[in-house]
Parts: sequence; C-alpha cells; structure tokens
Amino acid sequence: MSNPRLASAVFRLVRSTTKNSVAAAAAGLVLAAGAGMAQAKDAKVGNLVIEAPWSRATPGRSTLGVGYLAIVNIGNKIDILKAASSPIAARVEIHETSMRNGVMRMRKVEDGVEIKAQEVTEFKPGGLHLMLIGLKKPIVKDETFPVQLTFAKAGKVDLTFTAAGIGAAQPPAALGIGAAGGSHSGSDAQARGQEKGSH
Ligand SMILES: [Cu+2]
Repeated sequence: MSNPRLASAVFRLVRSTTKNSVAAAAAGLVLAAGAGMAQAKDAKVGNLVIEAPWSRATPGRSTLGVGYLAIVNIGNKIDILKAASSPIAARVEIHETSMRNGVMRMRKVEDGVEIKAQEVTEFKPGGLHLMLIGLKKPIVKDETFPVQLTFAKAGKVDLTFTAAGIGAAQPPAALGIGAAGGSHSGSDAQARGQEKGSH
C-alpha cells in the first residue's frame, strides 16, 4: 500500500471503530478555533472511506449547489457511485467538468462513477462534482447539510457536507485538507501525520 492517502484512510477506518472521544474533543477544539463550528465529517461504508465532504455557499437566489469529496476504496474490488440525493435539493446529479479548447464544460455522468480499488477518487472543483439542483434554501457558509450516496456494492451512506464560502476553491479549513493548491495529498498526509502524533 504505497499510496499515503490509502494508508491514512485505513488508519482512520481502524481508528473509527474505536472512536477516541478525548482525541475527538481535542481535535474539535482545534477545528473550532480554525473555522466556526465546522468539523471534519468522514464516513465509511464497506471498503469505502469518504473524506471531507464539502460544498460552497450559494450566491443570491441561485438554486444550484455543488458537492465535493474524496472516496478512498481500500478494498480489492471496483465499486460504482450510482446516485446521490439530499433533502435540501430537488435532485442531485453527478457531473464532470472538463476543459475543451479552453472552454469549461460540464456534463452529467449517466452511468455512475467507477471507484477503482486501492485508489482515491476525488470530486473537486474543475472535475467530478455533485450538482445539487433545485435547492430549497440557499447554502450558507459554515453550515452543514446531509447527502446520501448510493454505491452499487457498498450500498448507501449518509454524509454531512460543510459549506465553504461562495466560489471557494478549497474545502473549509476546518476539514483539514487541501491547504495549498496542487499538493493536496501531500498537505493531507502532513495534516494527518500531525493528527496521528497528537494522540
Ligand atoms: Cu455540475
């Protein structure tokens, strides 16, 4: 297991089965100091670890919202993200943004997203994302909302998304990832290293 992200996901998976409330409380204090009441909201289902679900506050009367996250498949078999839903939106689609001839395009992913074994599948600005369509109320910075994902094999998992600011390119600081642009996994591993060392 050479990917540090996978190794860290395994560590977190193991740890989550023996949730350390003291460590969680300490982490909560640090996070609260960083950005309001937001906290990291990782989840797991089967062999999938879903990390740092986040969104963006929506401007004005926009009824379109986004959702980003990373799905770590620590198992040996491929899974497929089939669908997503949220009580705050009429529907949630899986979209992919790509650049073609300098133009940013967005398309709906109809057949689900392959979550390859032993890989990290990232939903992030400029790539795969969840599109919340027909928001029933605006998404407000630092607030959280629920989203349910459905995987072909692992089944359903309930997530809590935390909203960053309008147009944010990075997850909320409280989620502790994506600190500086390109070196996502590097800063992630670093953050986790510190987290690991603290308890
Ligand atoms: Cu979209």
